[in-house]
Amino acid sequence: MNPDDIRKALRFYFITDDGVHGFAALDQVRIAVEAGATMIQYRNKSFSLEKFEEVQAIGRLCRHKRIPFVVNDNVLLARAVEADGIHVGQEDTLPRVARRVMGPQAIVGVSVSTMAELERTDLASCDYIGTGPTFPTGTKLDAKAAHGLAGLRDIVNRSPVPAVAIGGIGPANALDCFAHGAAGVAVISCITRATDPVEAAAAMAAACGVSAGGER
Ligand code: 3NM
Repeated sequence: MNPDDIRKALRFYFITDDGVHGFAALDQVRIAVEAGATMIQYRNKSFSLEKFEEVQAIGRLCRHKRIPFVVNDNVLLARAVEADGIHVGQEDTLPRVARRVMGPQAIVGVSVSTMAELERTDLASCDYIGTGPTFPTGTKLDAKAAHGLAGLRDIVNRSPVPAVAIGGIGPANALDCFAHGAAGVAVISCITRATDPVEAAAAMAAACGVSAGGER
């Protein structure tokens, strides 16, 4: 995907939460997409095949809304549901391998927490980096220490590809992330664990300057 389209897609990037009982990923995505989310990632660290149809349905919804849909970590699942791309961590499939399996048109994203990781990552195979945690998060149990807005800016300045900030982000601090160079913000719990997820998703869309019909 070309860098301009990627930057636009990263603006309000919603990632599904596999840790909220009774709140299905498809329902989470419906709420995010209705609010104006610009990209969706299916993330389920305990994925099993009984979820396959649900992931397909998320893919169909995103296609219908013309929003890029990527799968976390699982390249074969991404291919099987004909996702637009894949997001890999430092310990997951190598970006080069993910690119080969997904194809030249696919979106390949990689997580980068530190400058050292940035330097050793094969960014030529990637369309974007996800960098964090920007702020402390309780959603990813093995997250590194938060690098803060200054750390975000350092990584953005050194990255040859657009960066989406992640970790502890919500409507109140999204603007700070943009001001420190992030092309977008990736969020989970500020929506999925909000008392009112619909209201929270609308607040995120407003903070990101997007609406359900596109950018404002
Ligand atoms: N990756 P929330 S932080 C999935 O730093 C993930 O790479 C991170 O969830 C990283 O928006 C994180 O609820 C969790 O803080 C983000």
